[in-house]
Amino acid sequence: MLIRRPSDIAPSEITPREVYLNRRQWMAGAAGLALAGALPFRLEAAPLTAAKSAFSTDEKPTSREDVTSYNNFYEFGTGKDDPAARAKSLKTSPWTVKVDGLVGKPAEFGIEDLIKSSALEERIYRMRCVEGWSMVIPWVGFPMADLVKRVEPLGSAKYVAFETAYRPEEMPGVQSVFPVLDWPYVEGLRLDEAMHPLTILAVGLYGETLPNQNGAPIRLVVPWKYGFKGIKSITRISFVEKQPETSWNKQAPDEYGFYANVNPNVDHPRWSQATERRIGEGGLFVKRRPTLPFNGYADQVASLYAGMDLRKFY
Ligand SMILES: Nc1nc2c(c(=O)[nH]1)N[C@H]1C(S)=C(S)[C@@H](COP(=O)(O)O)O[C@H]1N2
Ligand SMILES: [Mo]
Repeated sequence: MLIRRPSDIAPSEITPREVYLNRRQWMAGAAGLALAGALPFRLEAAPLTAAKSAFSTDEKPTSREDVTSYNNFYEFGTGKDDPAARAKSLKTSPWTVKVDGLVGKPAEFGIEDLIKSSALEERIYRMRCVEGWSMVIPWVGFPMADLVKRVEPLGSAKYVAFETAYRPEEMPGVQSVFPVLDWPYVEGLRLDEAMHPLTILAVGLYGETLPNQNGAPIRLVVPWKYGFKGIKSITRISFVEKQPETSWNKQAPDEYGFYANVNPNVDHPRWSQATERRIGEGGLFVKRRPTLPFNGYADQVASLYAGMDLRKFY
């Protein structure tokens, strides 16, 4: 399969972003549906109107360039620049999210309807990857709790299971004969974690719909947990009774637990979790920052884990 890497693309082929956006708008408007087949199947990079949120940090956001070019999305390869280079092949429109399991009102949401019917907020969150780097990302999304309430979970629902799309023909990274992960990517939360006001489903960043490499058209964001809990390009959300399987836990159970709360006091078996490198803070001598319990959100979330041994439930 032929994949064009950034180094293969001549600078003359790169269209400035403003020109590109205007051209797309013009094509969508003037040429309309006749041209639709020739356009990539993706949600246009559309502006999103969102209310400011009191849950936002006032730390300086990481640049849009870094947020959209330094990514983990193994369905498109394991390199940090693979998702930005290769995730364009994911067709994000049409897109549906199936919500099923132990709920009174199972539903299948079309992404455009879901966005339109949700109260969008801008949430500027600190994000911490288990690999030891962090970013500050201005997400646009809505509380996961809003979606939970719409489907009316039954009393027996204790956990929420999430699943990413599995489309080998659109995802070069899942075609390997030695798969890195057992696809599709799956994640899970306890129901009370899913309902916590800090937990959002993000549909955008920097005021626009999500770039594919960041998990378009909809992904989970749980700012007090390591980044791998933030499952991308979600197609299914199921309410279940038992703790669901999670991709990284299946891959290396000693290294990645179900809870995955950011914890500077519990090291990864192969490296310390005490400090982090903030992406964009360049220079050889820039000091790593101390990592904070629950990624700095302890005041809001520590009570969820009262009485639990966080060394055991890592
Ligand atoms: N489906 C899927 N979701 C995923 C991943 C992945 O490989 N596949 N990587 C996770 C990891 S390890 C991180 S750190 C975050 C990165 O999100 P970002 O690229 O938007 O910063 O996505 C998470 N969600
Ligand atoms: Mo990560």
